[in-house]
Amino acid sequence: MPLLNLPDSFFLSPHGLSIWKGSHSGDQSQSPRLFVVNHLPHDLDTIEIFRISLSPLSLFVLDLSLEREREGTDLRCCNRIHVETIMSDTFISLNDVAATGPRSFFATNDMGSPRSAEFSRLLEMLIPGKIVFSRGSVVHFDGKQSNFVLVHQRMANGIEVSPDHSKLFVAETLSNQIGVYEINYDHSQDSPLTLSLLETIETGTGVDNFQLDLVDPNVLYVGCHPRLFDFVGHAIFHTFSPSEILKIRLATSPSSSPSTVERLALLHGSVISASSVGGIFDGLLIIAPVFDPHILVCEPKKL
Ligand SMILES: [Ca+2]
Repeated sequence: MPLLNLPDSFFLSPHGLSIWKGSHSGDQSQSPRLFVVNHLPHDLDTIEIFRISLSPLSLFVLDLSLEREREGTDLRCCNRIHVETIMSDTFISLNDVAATGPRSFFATNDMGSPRSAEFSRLLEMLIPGKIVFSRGSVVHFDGKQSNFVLVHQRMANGIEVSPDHSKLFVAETLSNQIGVYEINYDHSQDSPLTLSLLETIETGTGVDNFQLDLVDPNVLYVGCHPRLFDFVGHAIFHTFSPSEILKIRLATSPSSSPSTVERLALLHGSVISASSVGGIFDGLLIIAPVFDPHILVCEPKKL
């Protein structure tokens, strides 16, 4: 993956990723962009923004393929050109990012303490309590400044916006919940946007990252860690940690039936450990892990 125009002494320790699909208008400011959570030394977390430069060949491929156009870009034949680094005091312990424009996004802080504050982070993880020790949060950067839009999250993790940008999905790992929020844009004044809780989806498992279905905007896939202590063991001692992928069929309106949760896969961990994300692509279930050096491609069982 070529990375161009990097600043001097650029350091990349990537975590969450998001693509803003752009408009394919030919205007550089509207071309697709890759947003990357970056963990720098000394507890400094940033969002790095790269412009995805489409070659004439990839534009030709986009024109030919409706599916690829929906997804935004053919990532195999593109350069990533560094555009800017976003820093803010609200970036405490970034985990994931969801792009909403060429330089606007939501992002999660999984904890209220930075990565080096190991004892505080342990307290946040081990002591239940929605308010006192739940210090994860969600921030929104509007192109000028970053503001907290959600606080008191028990490890805010994966984040995604609906294709029409009306809803925000937030995975709260230690609560085994997904929060679905309406995004309230206030164009009448310069005030930050706000969120209204529409639904809390109980999953019974440690939810990590989201993948929107490429065709159905009401379907969301989630990679999960069903046994969080096993995940910690996997991270430290490289032991197995189970993998689980859920398919969420989202409620279409507040008055419709609530969202439903279906388990697509539950694996012991020997084949692939600690799934962080998964989803159906061209009829195949693809599972990607946090640490394992491979991905898993599964053919759904025909009953
Ligand atoms: Ca994550």
